[in-house]
Amino acid sequence: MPRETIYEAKIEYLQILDEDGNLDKKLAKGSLSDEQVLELYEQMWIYRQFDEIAFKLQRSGRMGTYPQNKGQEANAAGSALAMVRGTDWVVPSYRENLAMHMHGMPYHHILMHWMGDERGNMIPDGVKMLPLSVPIGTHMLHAAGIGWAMKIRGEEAAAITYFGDGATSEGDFHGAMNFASVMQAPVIFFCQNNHWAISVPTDQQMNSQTVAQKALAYDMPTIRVDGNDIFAVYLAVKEARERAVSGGGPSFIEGLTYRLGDHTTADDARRYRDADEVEAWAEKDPLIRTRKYLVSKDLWDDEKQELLGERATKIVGEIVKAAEGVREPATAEFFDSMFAELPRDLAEQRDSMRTSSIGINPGQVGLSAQPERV
Ligand SMILES: Cc1ncc(C[n+]2csc(CCOP(=O)(O)OP(=O)(O)O)c2C)c(N)n1
Ligand SMILES: [Mg+2]
Repeated sequence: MPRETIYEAKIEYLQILDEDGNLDKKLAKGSLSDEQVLELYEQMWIYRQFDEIAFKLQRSGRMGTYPQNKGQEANAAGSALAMVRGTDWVVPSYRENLAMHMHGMPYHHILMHWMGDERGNMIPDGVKMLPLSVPIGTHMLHAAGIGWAMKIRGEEAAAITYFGDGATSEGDFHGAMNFASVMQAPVIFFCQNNHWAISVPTDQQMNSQTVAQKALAYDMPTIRVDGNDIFAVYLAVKEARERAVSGGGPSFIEGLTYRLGDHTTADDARRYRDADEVEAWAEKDPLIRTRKYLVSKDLWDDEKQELLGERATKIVGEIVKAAEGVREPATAEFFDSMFAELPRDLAEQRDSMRTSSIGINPGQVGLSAQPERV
C-alpha cells in the first residue's frame, strides 16, 4: 500500500524591473521594447492625472463615489498591452480603468458611469469589453463563458478578467475557475492583489500564503508577479495569452501591488492603515521606477516630462468636458442600455412610463407625472 506524495507544487515569483529602475536583461527577453515602455509610461502618467481629477470631481460634488486606481497602473497597462485590442475580450472590475481605455473604452464614459449616467456603460462598436463590474467577484463567470464561446467558435483569441484579492474569497470566483479549467477555455484570470479589501488586509481575508496558489486546485498555470513592474506583468500576460490561443487553456496571474489611495472616495484608509506601510509602497510606485529606467537609458528627461504634463492636463480637461457636456438623457432612455431587444414587460413599462410596482396599482402615480406633495 502506498502512502506517498502524489502532488507537489511551487509558485513562481517574477520581477524584472526593481523599484530603483534596474532591469534584469536576461529575464526581460521577450518582454517590452523601448517604444513600448515609453508608450506605457505615458499612458500611466496620463492615467494618473485622470485619476486625480476624477477624485477632485467627486470632492467638488460633480461626481458620485469613485475608486481611485492610483498605484495599480502597471498591472492595468502591462496586461492591456499584452492582449490584442479588438480581438481579445476584457472583463474588468473597477481598478483597471487604464486597461479599459487601452482597449477602446473612452475615458469620459468611465466618468459618466461614476456620475450615474448609464450611457457611460455603453461599449463602442468594435470594442470587446463588458461594462466595469462593481459587484465583487461576479464577472469572472462571464469571462469564463466568453472564453468557452470563443473556443466553440474556434476563434484565435482570449479573454482577460480582472478582480481583487478579496474577490478570490467569493464562491463565484471558484465557479469561474473550475468551469474555465474543465472547458480549457482561453481565459486569463488576473488578480490585482493590492493587499486590502476595503479595511480587511489580505492575511485576514484568506489563509493562503499567495493568491496564485488558489489556481493549483484547478490545475491552471499560475504565477505571482511584481504588479508594479510593467515588464513582469506584460511578460506573464503575453505568455498566458500565447498559451490560451494555442489551446493551452486558462491561466492565473497574481499581480502584487498596492492601493495608494483610499478604497473609494467614501473611505478614509487612515483609519485602518499604517502611514509607514503606505510610505513603503509609495516608494515602489510603478511610475517612478519606469521613469528611472527610461532616464537611465537616456530615453527620458525633464523637458519630455514637462511636455507630457502639459499634454495630460489638456487631454484630461477634454475628457471632463466631454463627460459633463453630454446632453441630458430623456427619462425613457434608461430602458435602452440593458437589452438589445427590450422584453415585453419592460417595453410596456417604457411606453406607460410606469415601473411595474407602480403600474399594477392604478391609484399610484407613475413616473411621467409629478407626485403630489403631501
Ligand atoms: C458582491 C459584493 N459584496 C460586497 C461588496 C462591497 N465591496 C465593495 S469593494 C469590496 C472589497 C473588494 O476587495 P478586493 O476584491 O480586494 O478589490 P479592491 O477594492 O481591493 O480592488 C467590497 C466587499 C460588493 N461591491 N459586492
Ligand atoms: Mg484588494
